[in-house]
Amino acid sequence: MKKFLNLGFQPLANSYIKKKNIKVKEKKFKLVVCFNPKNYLVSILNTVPKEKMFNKNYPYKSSESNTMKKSFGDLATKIKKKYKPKFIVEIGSNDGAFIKNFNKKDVVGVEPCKNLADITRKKNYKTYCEYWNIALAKKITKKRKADLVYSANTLSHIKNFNEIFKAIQISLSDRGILILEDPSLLECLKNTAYDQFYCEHIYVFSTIALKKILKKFGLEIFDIESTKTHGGSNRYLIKRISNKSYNTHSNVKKQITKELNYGLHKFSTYNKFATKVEESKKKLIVIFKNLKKINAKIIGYGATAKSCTVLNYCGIGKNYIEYFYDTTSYKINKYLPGSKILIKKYKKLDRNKTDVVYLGAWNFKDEIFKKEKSFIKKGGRFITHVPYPKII
Ligand code: JHZ
Repeated sequence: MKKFLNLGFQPLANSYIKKKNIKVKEKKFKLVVCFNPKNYLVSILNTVPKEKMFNKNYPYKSSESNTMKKSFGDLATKIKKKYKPKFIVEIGSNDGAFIKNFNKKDVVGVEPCKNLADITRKKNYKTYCEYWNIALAKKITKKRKADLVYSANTLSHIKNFNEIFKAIQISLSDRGILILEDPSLLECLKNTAYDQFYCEHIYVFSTIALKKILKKFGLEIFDIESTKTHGGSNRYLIKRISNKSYNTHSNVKKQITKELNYGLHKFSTYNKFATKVEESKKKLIVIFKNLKKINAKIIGYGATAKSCTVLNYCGIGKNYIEYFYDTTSYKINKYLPGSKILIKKYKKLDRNKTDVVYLGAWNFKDEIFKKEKSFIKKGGRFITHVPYPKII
C-alpha cells in the first residue's frame, strides 16, 4: 500500500449534526488514500467501523434525484428485456429506487440502514435489514438462486472482499449475472474529483483492479457501460468464468486500454493526481476569498457526503457559505459535519437573496441547472471544483 494523498482529519461524511449537539466534539479520522501496486486497488488507509456509518439514521436517499430514479428505471427496463431475471437480489437497496421497478415477488433487497429498509418494507418489498454476508446470502438463496445480483454504490463501501464475493458466489445461479455500479477511478482522477474519497468510500474501483479481484472468486467482467451518474461511473456486467452463455464485449478491452493509457497501474499517476488536488484546493480558496471581498452572498446546493471532504480539506466554512439547501428530510435543519454550516429545506434559488451557489452536488449539475433556470437567467452563478475550480 503506497500512500499518495492526505486529505487531513475528517469527520464522518454523513454524520449531520443536530442543533443540540453543535458543541459536542466530533469524531474525526485521518483520510489518507493509497495505491496497491500489486492489485492496482485504490483505497483509504484508515477505515471507520461500518456500524458507525450505516445505521438506523442513514441520511442518504437514492430517490432524492430525478437523475438517479431515471437511471435505475432505465436499467430495470433493459434488464427485464435482455436477461428476463426471475429472482433478483439487490445489495444496498437504499430506499428502493431500483427494486421498485420490479414485481414484489421477484426481488429482495438487502439494506442495513433501518430507516431506509423500513421505506421499502412499508411498500411490501421483502427487505433484509442486515449487512451483506455469507450467512445472509445462504438464507436468501436457500430455495432459489438469483439470476441477477445487483449492487450500485455499495460494494465500494464494504471492506471485506472475501466475504462479499463469496456471498455473491453462493447467491448466483450458474448462469446468473452480477451487475456492479460504482464511481470510476479514471473519471475521478481525470476530474480531480478528490471528494470521491471519504469515510464510506473505502475503495474507488478501476476496471484493472476489479478484474483481478473478481478472478480470485471465479468471476469475470463481460461488458462495461460508462454512465454519467455520480460524476462518471462504470456499470460492470459480470458472470461466472465457467458460464459461456455470454461473449465478452469489446467494451471491456477498450476500458482497460483507456485505464492503462492513463497510467492507472502506475504509482506516478497517483502522485500527479495528488499535486492536482493541492492546486485545486488553492484555486478554490482564492475563488471564495475574491467573492467575499465583493460581499457576494454565497450559499451551498446539495449537502453531499462529497462536499464534506472538500469543505474540511479546504477549510471552507460559515465564513464563506451562509447555508446549504438540500431536499433530503433527514438532513434539513442539521449542520454539515466539520464545517457546521446549516442545511436548510430547499427553496428555488432567489436572485434577490443569493449571488453565487457552491455546487455540493456537482454530479447533478444538469438536473440542478434545469431547475434553477430563472436564477441563472437573472445572473446567478455557481462555483464548482470539478474538473477544476471555477465560477460558471
Ligand atoms: P449525492 C452519497 O454520496 C453517499 P453523496 C454514498 N456513500 C454514495 O456512494 C453516493 O451517495 C451514491 C441533494 N439534492 O447523490 C440530495 C438536492 O438537494 O451527490 C442529496 O442530499 N437537490 C452512499 O451525498 C445530495 O444533493 C437536487 O436537485 O455525495 C446529492 O447527493 C438534487 C439533484 C440533489 O451523493
